This record gives sequence, C-alpha cells and structure tokens, in this order.
Amino acid sequence: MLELKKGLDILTEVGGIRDIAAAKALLETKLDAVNQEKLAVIQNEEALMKVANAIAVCRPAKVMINTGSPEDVQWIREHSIEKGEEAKLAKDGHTIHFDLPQDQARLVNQTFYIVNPEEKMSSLAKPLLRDDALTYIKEFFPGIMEGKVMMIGFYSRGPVGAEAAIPAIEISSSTYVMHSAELLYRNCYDAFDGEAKRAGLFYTNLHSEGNNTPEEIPNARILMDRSWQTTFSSFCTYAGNTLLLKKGNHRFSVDYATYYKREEQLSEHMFITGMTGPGGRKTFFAGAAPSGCGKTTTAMVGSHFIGDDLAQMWIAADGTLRAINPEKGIFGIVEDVNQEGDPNLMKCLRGDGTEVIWSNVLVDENKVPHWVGNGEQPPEKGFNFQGEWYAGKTDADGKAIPMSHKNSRCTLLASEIANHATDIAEDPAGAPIKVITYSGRDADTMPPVWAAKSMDEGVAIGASIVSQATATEVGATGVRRQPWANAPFIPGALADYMEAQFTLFNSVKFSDEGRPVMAGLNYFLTHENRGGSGSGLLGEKRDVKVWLGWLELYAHGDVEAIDSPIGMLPKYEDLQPLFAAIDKEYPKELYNMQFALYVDNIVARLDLQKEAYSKEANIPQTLFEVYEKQKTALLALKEQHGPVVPIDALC
Ligand code: SPV
Ligand code: MN
Repeated sequence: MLELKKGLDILTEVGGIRDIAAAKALLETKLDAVNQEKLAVIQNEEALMKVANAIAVCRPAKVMINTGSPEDVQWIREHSIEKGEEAKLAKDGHTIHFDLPQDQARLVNQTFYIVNPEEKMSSLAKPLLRDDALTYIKEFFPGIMEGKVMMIGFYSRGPVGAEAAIPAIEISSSTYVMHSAELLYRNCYDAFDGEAKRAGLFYTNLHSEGNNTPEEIPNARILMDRSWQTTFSSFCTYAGNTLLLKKGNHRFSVDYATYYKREEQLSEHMFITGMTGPGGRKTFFAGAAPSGCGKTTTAMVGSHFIGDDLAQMWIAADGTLRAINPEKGIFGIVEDVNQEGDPNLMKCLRGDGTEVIWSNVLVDENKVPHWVGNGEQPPEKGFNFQGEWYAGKTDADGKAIPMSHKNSRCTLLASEIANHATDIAEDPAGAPIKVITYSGRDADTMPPVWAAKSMDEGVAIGASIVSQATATEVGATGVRRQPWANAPFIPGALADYMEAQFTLFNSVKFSDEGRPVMAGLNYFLTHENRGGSGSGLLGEKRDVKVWLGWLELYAHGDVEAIDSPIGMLPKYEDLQPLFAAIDKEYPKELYNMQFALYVDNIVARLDLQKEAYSKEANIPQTLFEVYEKQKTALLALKEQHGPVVPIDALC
C-alpha cells in the first residue's frame, strides 16, 4: 500500500517555507503587483506553499502567473520566440522547437521514482531513495532559474468536475514547456481551488531546462515523488521529460487509481475514440498501445475522436464504464503521418489556421517542416536537431541520416482535428466505453483482432502485450514485455496494478450492458512470418477501421464469432463488407494468413509471460489459470492440425 505524504517533502525542505504566512510574505516580495493580483484567485494554502517553495528554491528573476487568458498565452508565445526556444515557421501559428540531440525521447535511465525505504515498486521502474533525491535537489535546483522567468499555470487533467479529473500545477522556466502545456492541458486557473477541494488532491510539477546544453544532460533528472505527488525535472526540454503534467502525473494517477480508487477508477495509457455503427449508433473505444505503435492513428480513425494518449476511467452510477481524456491536445509522432493514413491530421499540419508546435523535424530554407514518411517530395537540404542536413548525408558508419528524428512530434489542440467530438470530450460525464483494446508491435504471433471470452481473459490480454522497442525511449532496443502498454508509467508493484484490473473489470457495479468487451489488436504481422515472403506488413493503416468496425459489431452482438483458445475471432464473411466499405478487396488467402493460429509462437509467448510473472511476488493466480487453459487448448489443436492451425479448422 502506498502512503501519501510520507517521508520528507523535498520541495518544502529545500525551499524552507513551512507555513502560509511565510509563503505569503515571500510571494509579496517576489511577484509584481500584476502577478500578485492574478495569484490572489488561488486561495488553496497548500498550493500557495508549493509555489512559494518553488520560488525560494529556484530563485527566478521574475514570476509570471499564467491564467490562460489570451494575453498571458500570447506573452508565452512571444517570449518563446525571443528566448529562442521556438522559431516561427512559414505558416501562421506554426513554430519549431529543437530538443538537444541527447534529449530526443524519454530519458528512461535518468527517470526515477522517489521512494521511501521498504516501499514496493514495479520491477520495471527505477527507484531513488528519498535521501538521495534530496541530495540531488539540494545540489542542482537552488538558483536553477536565476536570470529566468518562472511561469506558473494551474491545470485540470480532464474536464473540470469530472469524477476522475485531478488538478495540477505546472511550474517551468521553459516557454516551450508552458506553450505546450497550454495546447495539451485545460488551464483551470479560475476553477483550481474548487477542483482541488472536490478531488481532494492536486499534483505539482517543477521543471527547469537550466542552460539547456549538452554538457548538462548527464545531470538531467526526471524525479517523481510518489508520496508528495510532486515532480522535478531538470536540464532537458523534450516534453516527455519536462511537461510532467503528462506522463509524470499519469504515473501519479496510476498510483492513485491502484491504491486509493480500487474497483472505482483506472488510469490508462489509452486513446479514446468513437465508431459509428449501424443506424448511426456511437460506440466508444479505449485502447492501449506502447508509445510509437500507432495509437494516434487508431484514435483518429474513429468518427468521434476524443484523445490519443491517456484515459481516466471510472464505473458510473448507471453501470457503464466512463472515460475522459486528461488532455485536450495531441503530442503526436509525425513519422509516417501522411495523406493516405492520416488525412485529418494532415489537414491540420499542411492546411491553414491551426496552431502547431513542431519538434525535431527538418525545416527547409522556406521555413517549411518535413518529416520521414510524409509521402511528399523531400527537400534537398534543411536544418534539423543535428544542424545542417542535406539529401545523402551519412553518419560515421556511412549510414544515411534521415531528415527527421523518429520521435519528432507535432503539438496541437485535439479539437483542430475534423472528427474530434469536442462536446463529448469536454463533457464531465465522460464517454461510455464499450470496447477496450490492447495492442503492440508484434510481427509474428497474434492475429489482427481477437476478443476475450471473459473479463479475466481480457485482463490477461492487457498483461501480455509484447512489443518491439520504439524511438520514444532513449536507448531502447529489442522485443519487450509491455504490460497494458502502461508499464513505463506504473510506479507500484505490477501485481497490485494487475489485481486492480481484475477487480475493476469483474466488478458487480457494471450493468450487463455496461461491461465492456476486451480485445487484442495487432497491425504488425509480416508476410514472411505468416507463410509469405518479404518483411512487408500484411495489412495497411486503413485496415484499422475494419478491425475496430468488427469489434463495434461484436460488442453489440451483431456478428457471431469463431471460438478459439485465445479468444473470439472474426468470420471472413463479416470482415468482407467492412473492407468493401473502405474500398478494399479482401482475399480469403489474406484472411487465412492473418487468422491461422501459429500455436508454437503463441505457446512460446504464454511461456514467456508465465516465466516473467512467476518471478514477481503476489501475481494473481487467475492470470496463470488463463495462461494454462489457453496453452492446453492450443496444444490439443496442434495435436489435431499441426503447428499452424488453419482458421477454417475452427469454424
Ligand atoms: C509516449 O512516449 O508515450 C508519449 C510521449 O506519449 S511522452 O510524453 O514522451 O510520454
Ligand atoms: Mn504515450
């Protein structure tokens, strides 16, 4: 069990402001009249003490309270250009930000949870003892903002008033970080006090880029204090390392749901989107995928797009599962975003009228951004995070240097996307989730879609995601287990998180209609791994609509499915019309390749999971029972049909 407010509060310890009178006295001397007046709206004493301590520690030249007003946001935009954190691009409202070459993705080896001695941790996370964290903060944070402006914003992670929304403070000297915060999160300055009271908590995030030099990167740290729900980030700018409203606070929300809201809430690394089914009905999905595995694309395929990265969910009084997006914007990977696969996003990126912060793409001499896989004619030369770039540029080993980083991104408001369901996204009641999906980059094992036969089997799908490493984490390689695609953000023991999943999905609070269908998705099967040749993918991006479309029908009982040991599989005749609807032929041979059961691969996967989870303490026995049952049934099928079981053998 995680205990909040346990151990030393590092921010207070280093700042030295221990009561509200001292906080107010400091704020009166450090803020000018305008900003004092702005801050007067915030009465929450705990919040004011956090702010005062941050100022006492970082010693900025000036403090700016960002109320989210058009004037304040405009000041941040302009200051960002002046400071050089962003530069204007040709299109109105477009800017470019470069992160240092060493800071192009999450710095996993420099990311730690601040823990108390004896606290149980995820086996996949890095702990840092509270005393060691204190030593680091004392060494590097005092005076880190000297000569700089400290910006402070008050945000809500979700529509104000929603059951699973939690407010948070973002403090940074980086204009890029604050500008991004304004696009990605709801500034709730006016409502902050009320929200902190309603939710019973708020998160605090403190960041400074320091001098933002390569020499400082080894000192960069991303520290998350689980007990005090406070983050510290230093000497870096990549939003995944600095804008800790996002993944830093997501980690706290995972903790909170796991330990304080069991059977009530979940905090997931999931997109939220709606599909339109027969008769115009809307069916909402929430789906997990590891970073860099097409979560944004999947989300935007829906007719009612809500979010592409995070979901806060709860069981509502009516017995349905509800989800809100804690964000209001997209921090999306741009590699392979193109007209064919992502028309709505492309319209924002190449059309007019959308505010976009680009990061780490190539900028040509006309100040136009370019990226790998955009389906356009690449320029001959330009400028990127590594400096000058020209077509044919190679590295020391003679390997071609791509024009943009694999993790280069675009930041924009979700409501700019044509199919964004803004009214539902902003509704504190959330979207009713009917289908939960789990996916990963899996070249050879699982079929494109399968639906769990029970809640327990659904939880097992989430627990069993494996995926190839992507460019979203510095230094990551190989195929790895990615439980719920949320593992990088689960601070506590995986067993506790898993227990919370089993408890929630089996909850008696669900109505019969409200209990979601749980399913697996995989778009990454290759020809060579399914009896064909070449490393090309068996499917295309646009097929996503078919897999989601089938789940939409299945969730409403409109199609029957094929019973298999791993779950329910689609019938060919039900997929064909869905492919026809996207103007695509769907040969039976392709279906056979996609849905044949490769028993040895699946069994190897089950064994891998069993072995890994066996090493963890207190993993619920139910998981092993699901694996055992599936393995036995798969081996029986193999006995009968050989190692590759044709889908027709199951009909
Ligand atoms: C991810 O990598 O999962 C992201 C971007 O969504 S980051 O903010 O780096 O986490
Ligand atoms: Mn993500």
